[in-house]
Amino acid sequence: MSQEEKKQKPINFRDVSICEATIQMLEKAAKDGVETAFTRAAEMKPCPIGADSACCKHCFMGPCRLNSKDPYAKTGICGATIDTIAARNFARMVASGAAAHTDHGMSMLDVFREVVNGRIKDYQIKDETKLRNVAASIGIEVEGRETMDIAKDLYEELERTYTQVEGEIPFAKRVPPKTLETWHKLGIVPRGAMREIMEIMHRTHIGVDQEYNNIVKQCSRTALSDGWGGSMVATELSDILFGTPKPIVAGVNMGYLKEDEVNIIVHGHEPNLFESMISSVNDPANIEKAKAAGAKGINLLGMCCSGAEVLGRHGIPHAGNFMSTEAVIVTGAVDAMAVDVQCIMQALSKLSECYGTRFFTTNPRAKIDGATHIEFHEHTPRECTDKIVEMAVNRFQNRTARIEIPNRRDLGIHGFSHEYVNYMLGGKFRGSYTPLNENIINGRIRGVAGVVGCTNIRVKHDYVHVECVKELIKNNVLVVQTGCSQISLAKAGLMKPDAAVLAGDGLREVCETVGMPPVLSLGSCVDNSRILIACAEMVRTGGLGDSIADLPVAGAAPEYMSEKAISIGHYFVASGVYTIFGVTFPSIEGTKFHKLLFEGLEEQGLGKWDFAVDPIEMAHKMIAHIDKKRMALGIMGERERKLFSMEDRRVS
Ligand code: NFS
Ligand code: SF4
Repeated sequence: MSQEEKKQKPINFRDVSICEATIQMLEKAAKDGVETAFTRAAEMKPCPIGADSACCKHCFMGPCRLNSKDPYAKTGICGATIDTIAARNFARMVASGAAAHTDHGMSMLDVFREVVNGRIKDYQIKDETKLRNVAASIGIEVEGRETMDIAKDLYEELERTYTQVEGEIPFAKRVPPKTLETWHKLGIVPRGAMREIMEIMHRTHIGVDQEYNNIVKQCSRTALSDGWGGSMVATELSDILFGTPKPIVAGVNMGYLKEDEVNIIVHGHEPNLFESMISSVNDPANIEKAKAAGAKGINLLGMCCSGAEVLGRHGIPHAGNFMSTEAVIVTGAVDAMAVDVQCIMQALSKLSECYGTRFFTTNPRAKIDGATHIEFHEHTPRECTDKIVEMAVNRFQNRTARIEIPNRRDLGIHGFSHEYVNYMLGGKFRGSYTPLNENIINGRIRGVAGVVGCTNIRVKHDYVHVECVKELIKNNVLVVQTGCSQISLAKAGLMKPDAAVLAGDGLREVCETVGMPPVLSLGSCVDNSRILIACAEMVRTGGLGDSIADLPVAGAAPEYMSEKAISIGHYFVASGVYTIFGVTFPSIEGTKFHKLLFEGLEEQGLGKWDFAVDPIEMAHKMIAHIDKKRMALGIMGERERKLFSMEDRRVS
């Protein structure tokens, strides 16, 4: 076969995704002669040296590349070893991921400050109970005080999450004492996130920190300033401003696009843009404009993490996760897409042009070549979103693209919060985590797994998430989810109470008794902080050890692709959670740096990193860890003991 023929060999899209709607749209794109990430990936092999994190371009004597076969055979020009190079690269990923989450949290903090000052009128404090609870959790006096007084104090405290030069971030007060003690011992309790991120950038400059243990310590401190800092601020303030999610039936998939309505998609991460768009599309004047243009109405959908937040908070349908973002445009049905920050493929701009979709950037941090920029200002949010609605209506009127909407709609329950867990398993009047802990202790629930994160073209889209989660619930592990991963599982139908039939006997019994699905949808990626709080609450409730590291829990990001995922993974590890990633891992097995992440940190009392590509292997590694913790807690029943030893034999 000639080079040309090889290149043009058509991709069987069933090999690259299990999402029927995405597959259908990829086929349409191929017919339309349009390229997507799926076709580009076939032409672009990942660089093996980069994949191993064995190259360094931190100075212009390099870039230097080390050989992965014997990584200790050489060093970089400056003498940097593979451990230094890989640790520094890893640290920069943590810094970038943590910066993304904390800057997002900072935007929420900006809105909150202006609401408290009375300078923003379009948003209000929606959940006063949550405001009081969050304030009380970090030692702010709430008894007998006015909401706005508490809010002022809360603002000032939370600002310290970012700016304080010494001392501990406010939410360190939520960390179980034993876990905090370990952090103190290791010197990894974060100061303000700005300081931690600045220090990481300094330390990873050429010629500064060249001892991998010390670099990883700063990774932990910085990642923790994300998880218990910026991300937690983002979640808590979003709940306070826009409402804490409660379980709600909502739909996922491209079938929620409507041919006879003006379709608008909001894609990105910050809920303030989305909230304003909700207000715009519900404004009778805007609906009138749409009707005057011949549309039945305005149809609003979410995508990626922006979508994941409003899916749980307001029940707004979700069009698709990261690897479906292009496919959604290919429907031709999207009249406007408004994006803010993070995980927005640059390709969406050109693709939108092909299909006549109006594509808008809204955040000063994120402009995209070819996009129309309409800046969003929190003080006058409707100006931006009304304009976008107007342009969407205009596009509806002038549609020329052939429209094909995949006929797939998947309903499920979304919007679980760490607060809701209190009421979920009984205890209507006095909520607590006791029923959850009891069900773990008695073995009906073997443990809890957080399966989160992106989707990635380098593995079969949605497949790794879905198979891993199915295997976990089959083995009585309750699964909690955020981000793009939860969209994969929602499409697979696992967020319906009747998915309990796929669970093992114990978990099934619990789910059927209370009518909950075996897989719980918690929100966006910053909402991973809900999982941290839930872990802290499980420790506080008692019976499952003294620290997060004692809990029979595990985390996974089976199809991750972003640096944010590395920061999340590392804050879970530093918090004491066993965390396993798929796709690829940025280090070379056998190196000292790799061993530190995969073994050493656990010996220091933290969690540990692990890696597996196969979803079943991944699930069983998580289960083996959960069982190890159950053994240590002395709650391994007879039945589990047998399974455990069988597992042991299989693994060894
Ligand atoms: Ni998380 Fe959200 Fe999705 Fe990954 Fe991107 S949207 S913040 S990074 S791809 S889960
Ligand atoms: Fe090479 Fe050292 Fe420069 Fe990195 S810092 S590019 S290893 S000389």
